[in-house]
Amino acid sequence: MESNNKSDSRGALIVLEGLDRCGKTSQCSRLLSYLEELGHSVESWRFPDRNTGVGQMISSYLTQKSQLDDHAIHLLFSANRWEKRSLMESKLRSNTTLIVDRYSFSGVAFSSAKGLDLDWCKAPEAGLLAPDLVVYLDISPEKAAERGGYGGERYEQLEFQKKVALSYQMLCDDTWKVMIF
Ligand code: FDM
Ligand code: MG
Repeated sequence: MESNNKSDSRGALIVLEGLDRCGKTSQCSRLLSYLEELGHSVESWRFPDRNTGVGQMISSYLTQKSQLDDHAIHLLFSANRWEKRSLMESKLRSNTTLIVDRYSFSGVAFSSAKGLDLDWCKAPEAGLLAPDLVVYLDISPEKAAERGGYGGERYEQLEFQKKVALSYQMLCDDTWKVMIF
């Protein structure tokens, strides 16, 4: 991913990552309120963005209404980020901070957990905006599953989430802030 051109008036791209049911959505909204109280212009985003045409195809796949080849769905998740890239860039340029629930790392972690080649998974993400901060909510797959609330979507299974956790471990580097739950 290309690095962003930093200027004083640019918003920050903050990404939260983690397993399903790790608590990302609540942490995103807490962070949103906190930054708003400090007077920042902030928006809460999420990927997949199910509202676009591509997003609807993803949603239908996740809710088991359609079947797709693993590579094809991987590329759709990536396309869903690409279709939002220019809007993200203009928001950041106009000094709006974006808190994003899942980004490229989810794309790579979930698809490589299925056995797809890691470099192949990373390739379509090249050129998307690089986050300024990645926060990883670290919860064990067992604990996440025990929290309940798996909604029957395709990846919401303990055995698969264990593989995703290992993929995230591979992707995690020193720049990530890890929050342990
Ligand atoms: N997911 C999400 C992917 O497999 N690839 C991606 O690029 C993204 C952004 O989609 F299981 C998976 C992760 C999760 C599912 O995400 C739906 P939400 O956050 O539960 O809506
Ligand atoms: Mg989910």
